[in-house]
Amino acid sequence: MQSDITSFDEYKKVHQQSITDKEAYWEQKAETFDWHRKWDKVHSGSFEDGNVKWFEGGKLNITENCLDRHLDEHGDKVAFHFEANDPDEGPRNLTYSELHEEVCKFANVLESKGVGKGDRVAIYMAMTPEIAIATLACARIGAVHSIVFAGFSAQSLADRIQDCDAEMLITNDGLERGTKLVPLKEISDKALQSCPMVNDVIVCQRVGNDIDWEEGRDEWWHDLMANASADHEAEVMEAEDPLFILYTSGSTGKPKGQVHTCGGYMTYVSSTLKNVFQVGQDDVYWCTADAGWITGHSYIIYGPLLNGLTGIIFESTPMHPNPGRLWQVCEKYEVTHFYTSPTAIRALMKEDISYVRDCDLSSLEVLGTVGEPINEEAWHWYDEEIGNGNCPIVDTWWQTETGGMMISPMAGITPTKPGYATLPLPGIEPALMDEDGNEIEGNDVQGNLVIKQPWPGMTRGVWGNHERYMNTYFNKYPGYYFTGDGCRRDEDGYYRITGRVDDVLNVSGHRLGTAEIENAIDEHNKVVEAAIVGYPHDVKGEGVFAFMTCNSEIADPEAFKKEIDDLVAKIISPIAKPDKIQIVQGLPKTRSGKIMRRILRKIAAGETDDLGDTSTLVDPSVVDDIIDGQAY
Ligand code: 6R9
Repeated sequence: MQSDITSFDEYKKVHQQSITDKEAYWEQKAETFDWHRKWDKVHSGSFEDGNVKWFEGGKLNITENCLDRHLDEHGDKVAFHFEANDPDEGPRNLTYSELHEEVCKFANVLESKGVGKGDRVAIYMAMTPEIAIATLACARIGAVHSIVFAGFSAQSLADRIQDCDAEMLITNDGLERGTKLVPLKEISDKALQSCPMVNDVIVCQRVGNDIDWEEGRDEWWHDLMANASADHEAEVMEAEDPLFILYTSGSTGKPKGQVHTCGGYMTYVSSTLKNVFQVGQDDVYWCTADAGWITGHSYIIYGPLLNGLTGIIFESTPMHPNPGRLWQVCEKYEVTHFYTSPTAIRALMKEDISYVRDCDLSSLEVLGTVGEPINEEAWHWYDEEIGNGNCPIVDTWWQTETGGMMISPMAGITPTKPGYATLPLPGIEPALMDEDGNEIEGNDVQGNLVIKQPWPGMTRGVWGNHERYMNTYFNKYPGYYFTGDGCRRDEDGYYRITGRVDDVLNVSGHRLGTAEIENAIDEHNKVVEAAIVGYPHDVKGEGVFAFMTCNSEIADPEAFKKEIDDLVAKIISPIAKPDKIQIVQGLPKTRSGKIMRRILRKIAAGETDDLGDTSTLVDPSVVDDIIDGQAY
């Protein structure tokens, strides 16, 4: 159960061996699970061909490894504590036996509705134990789940359902986060108007808000579960069968459906969690992410259950009902391992310190961060105020595409440095590239971050679009996986992620494509063309700055900003709303018609002294107009 690495010297040795002989390393990890049939081949395929496979010929069901495997010894152990939006809602804990029973029942429900192996099921739900139950039940019958973050709009939900051709949607009547009610069923109904492929909707009651009902299509979760049997034999899956599809934003076009597979993903998320957090059987591990993101998939649902841990499903926000909520929950459940985002830390460090000091945080042993670079000030505050100087901080770099953590300290083993994800985990071989496609050797250097060898947790494809998969990740640097991130390797060989090098924004740890937001804003009848860039934001890390040209005078820019906000919220999600907009006479364009975002980024950041070369612009005078203009 414990990590097999216990010292820094051992890490270095194991890492070296693991990249010299990756098959031996991963085979040994895979052997710790229950398989119905052992694999014939540990690994095959290459980045060049985009056909990577792990544990081919192996047969398994991931939920047997998450649940059944623990029942004999740990059936009564809590798998999830549920912490509801309202802190006064009564306690609800699910033991491994109870979770197993619920998952088996819901697996039978899904099968009774005609869902089977390989079918896609969309999940658009609140953060209650039912989202984990629905997810695991899909995995148990071999259906491919596609969770859509419950903050996405009807249109975003519809886009995802259509792209993966889901035949069923599982949702709630509504959800409450903080003081906000999100009418999930109403949003789902709207989305489904353009999704004729969905025949069945299962609605789990959470809020009791009024909802519309379509007879013959909609059914209550509780009605279906009332008669379901708790016996369910898991579908035996091939290692390379898809487990789930999760959509993520890229620099162009619509979000891409990343495909993760059963055997490799299982092996990867389980072993990375163990190594990075150094968790043990008595620990209480809390990841504050939402199950709608990859962090929730890998390190709320699958990773902790594979390791037999006690986790927490948290329905609320760090600010509700007051900014002490995260620390109160840590105290309540005596959390030992805590994993959150730099944005949450930056927001909470602005609040009165008594919210922290009023809580007993002495149970904490390891603190983690994920999703975006962490600035030094936030790192030190986390270390001193939350960790009391005693808890190693693991700054974990990874992506939806990587399935699990890639570059990260191992708690208590890797010496840390504020702002550094430090060193690659076993089995991972990073490198830095220059723009000409050469590897940058040595230390104290900077370049584009790539990975040199396949690993079991990596994305196996973009759903339905192999060409996009190849173009995005493998064609820029043949033979390497391109991450889209810039990175520095310092004089000690430590990695520090500097941020995206493509047109992807990272707002509060959420990935947003500039093209997606631009397309949404272009829908406004007064907008001719929009250009989105990120700019430094002291809480969100990066804010959204929208420059746009309009076809008529805007008399009331504040009211217009509200219209743009509403439009972006409706088409994508409230998380993508611009922080600032500026109406301009013209956008800086090259002769070939490309918007020079480099210049807009500088202006948005207030760095107008050093705009670089503007001579290639069709009309350099637009730049001065933009600098003189006003943002709202
Ligand atoms: C897990 C997750 C991936 C992008 C990634 C990078 C940024 C993630 C980071 C980090 C600096 C870290 N990112 N972890 N940047 N330090 N520790 O966040 O997946 O939503 O796909 O985002 O997030 O830019 O490329 P995803």
